[in-house]
Amino acid sequence: MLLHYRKTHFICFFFLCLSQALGIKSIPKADESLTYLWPLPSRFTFGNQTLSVDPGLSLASGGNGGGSAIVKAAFDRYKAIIFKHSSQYSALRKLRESVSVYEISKLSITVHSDNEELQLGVDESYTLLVNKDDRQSITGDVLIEASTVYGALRGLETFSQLCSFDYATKTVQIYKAPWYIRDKPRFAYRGLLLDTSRHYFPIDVIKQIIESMSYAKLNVLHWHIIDEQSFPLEVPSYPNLWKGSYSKWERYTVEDSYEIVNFAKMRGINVMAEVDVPGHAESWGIGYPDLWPSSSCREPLDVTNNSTFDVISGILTDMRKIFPFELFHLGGDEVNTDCWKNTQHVKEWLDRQNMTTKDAYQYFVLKAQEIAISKNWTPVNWEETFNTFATKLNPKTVVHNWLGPGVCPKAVAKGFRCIFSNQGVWYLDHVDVPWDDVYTAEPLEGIHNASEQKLVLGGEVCMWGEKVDTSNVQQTIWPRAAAAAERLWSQSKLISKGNITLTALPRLQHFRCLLNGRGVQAAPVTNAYARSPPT
Ligand code: CP6
Repeated sequence: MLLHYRKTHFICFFFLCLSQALGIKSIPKADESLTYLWPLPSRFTFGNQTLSVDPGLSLASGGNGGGSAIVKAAFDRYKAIIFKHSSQYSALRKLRESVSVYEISKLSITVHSDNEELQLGVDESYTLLVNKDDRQSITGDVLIEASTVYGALRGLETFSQLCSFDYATKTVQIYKAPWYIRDKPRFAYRGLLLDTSRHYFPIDVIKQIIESMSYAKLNVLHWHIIDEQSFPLEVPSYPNLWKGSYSKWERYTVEDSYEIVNFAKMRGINVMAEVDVPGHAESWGIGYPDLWPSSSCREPLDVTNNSTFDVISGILTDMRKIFPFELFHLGGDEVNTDCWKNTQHVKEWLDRQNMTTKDAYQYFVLKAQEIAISKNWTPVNWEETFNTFATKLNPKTVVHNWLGPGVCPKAVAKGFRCIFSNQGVWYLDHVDVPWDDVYTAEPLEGIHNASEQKLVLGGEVCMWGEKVDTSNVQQTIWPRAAAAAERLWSQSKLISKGNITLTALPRLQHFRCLLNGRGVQAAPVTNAYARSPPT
């Protein structure tokens, strides 16, 4: 721990009296001095000072990327979050603003690069320095330095978590200053799956979810748009596809999709779209019944028909204009081919091609992969494609684990990249999984070789939509998604030592309250009576 001793400096008697009259304290009580960060940064030191933050906090940006609209907008968002409570006390604030009694009045953000491309592995590192500047006696300073705007966003989030509203003085305080934080993510891919097929989510709700992801430093929204129950997406090339939506009102236009992708980008979050084929696709045939093998066999989609692949190609061509992220999810899970065998024309086709149904499943997946690759996408598949025909998969394929903990070790041993989503711990629809099982799940379990570990891109928690809609989705995502978020962001040596009831639970409970304070309806972490004993 770095202890920073403030040099005594001259404070005008007038200011001293005034600050006491306004109730501004410089020494916090012990319990007020606790500061919690979630997820935990890679390296940090702190001191024992308390600094007050000016509600008129100003932004000074520098570096090639400092003038970015992304940085400016993020500063405004975080300023509103930080001063949400103090803005209620406007009369008091006016009085304070007439005299400079705040130690932190300026936030300097330096971004070295003006390249705002957001892709897997973009540099999200940052340095955050919160220091009372002794040379200027009153005005202290906060510095955020990052290579990219996305690092600056992560730094702003951390800064906002250092700020707490003190109800006694009605001011925003930073405890335990000076802070020196150097931070970077452990994994490049830190995802949340949202399923908009089983229940429709309005754009505003998707935006709220994206916004809350940024608080936990999650960086990929895996948008499972379409499934067997509904097809809510507008596809201009095949305008009847979204007839498979629940209603005219439960649809995403092209414009809506752009809006989501842009909203996410402003928060450093990529959107990975999914078109799940050939299973989980029954809803496609509402608009185009020829995609069904027959009216009694509606999925997997008709493998015999070239027009099936024309439709996939058309969908992907239209989606390519909307989704710039290099990864695209092609599903491939839970493909039950029994009804293919029972459909006369499919059976005849299989015989002519000398294919088993398993061959035909492989044929379908590989053709879909080729279409995605031809559009300059990296294909992602649920693990069944790897489990069934690993050697035939395009080597660029990213294997998405879900069935259990075992597949990533096998996939990376064969040179594939992998995303960890073990359903036993990271499926959020399994509401009985406690926070600590989510927290201790380890994406690198069973992978010992460093070059193989590098092939694990990260992990993803999955919010399948059968039992959630607008009314309960945030309560079901949070706080457990945050437990996974720290596993994915923070260095394992920092969070794997010690008793997590002491090292993680109080911080997670604090983060849950932070979410509540920001308007996110996160559920309690544990039963209140099971909380950790006071330390
Ligand atoms: N939908 C799709 C689902 C699931 C999968 N794919 C799923 C399966 C089992 C559980 C939860 C979700 N609902 N398209 C599996 C990847 Cl327990």
